[in-house]
Order: sequence, then structure tokens, then C-alpha cells
Amino acid sequence: MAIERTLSIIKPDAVAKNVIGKIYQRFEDAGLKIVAAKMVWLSEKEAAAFYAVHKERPFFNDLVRFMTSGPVMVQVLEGENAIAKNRELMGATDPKKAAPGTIRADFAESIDANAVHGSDGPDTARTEIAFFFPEMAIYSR
Ligand code: IDP
Repeated sequence: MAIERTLSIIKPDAVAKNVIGKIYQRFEDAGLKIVAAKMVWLSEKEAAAFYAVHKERPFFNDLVRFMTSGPVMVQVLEGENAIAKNRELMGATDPKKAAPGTIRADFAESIDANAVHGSDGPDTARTEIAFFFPEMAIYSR
């Protein structure tokens, strides 16, 4: 299986809940390595640019407001099948529909405040990683 990289964000709700470490543990237990990481407080402009694909959606303004409501933890995860593996660990977008034991089932409150973001495919992963990290800031192991 191919070694992939994916972009993960621990959203403001989960950072405020003090569960960064618990979520990191799940990545590591699943065999994903954290090869780049930083805490950032996104500006409105940055959040809108990151979620530009959703700009026509009715929830776009709420999403930008939420993503700028506090600091987020951004990381690049690397490992076999990292993109799908991370999506599996995250669970469904709506925590009420997320499988038991997933990050969203355990730590998220609602479809807006849903604890984590993860790239949904190889192209998105490349673009999203480049949005936050230059190649030289990624320490592949
Ligand atoms: P994903 O994060 O599971 O990939 P997307 O459909 O890409 O889900 O949506 C991006 C983010 O937009 C979601 O994580 C969630 O925070 C927010 N979002 C998606 N759908 C809704 C909705 O119906 N109401 C409010 N927020 C939503």
C-alpha cells in the first residue's frame, strides 16, 4: 500500500476541550506519524480561502466563524493509506452519525463543531498541506 500524507486539523472546539493529546494518540495508535505540526489562529480570510470549495454552501459563513473562533492545531499525517485511515478515525461529518469509537463520536458536539478536519482525497491533501506547510517544514520519517 502506498505511503500517503494527509492534512489534519484539530478544530477550535477540540482544542478548547483540551483533547489534542488524546486525538494525537489515536493517530499514532493507527500507525500515522505526525511529520509537521503547528498551532494557528486562522484569520477570516485564511479560513475562507481554506474552505473556498464550500463558499456557495449555506453553512459557509458559520463554518468560517467557527474556524476562526479560537486556535486550531494543524498537522500533516504520514503513513500507509493515510488519507482514508484518517477519515476512518474521524468518523462521519455529523457526530450523531459517526461510528462509535471515532474521534467525532467521542469528542464532537454538532455538525458545525465537529472536532477535526481531514483531507478527502490525494489532490485535496496536496493542496491543503501546501496551504499550511512548505515542503521543508515536513519531516518525513
Ligand atoms: P468533512 O469535514 O467531514 O469532510 P465536509 O462536507 O467537507 O465534511 O464539510 C466541511 C465542514 O463544514 C464540516 O466538517 C462541518 O464543520 C461543516 N459542515 C458541513 N455540513 C454542514 C452542515 O450541514 N451544517 C453546518 N456545518 C456543516
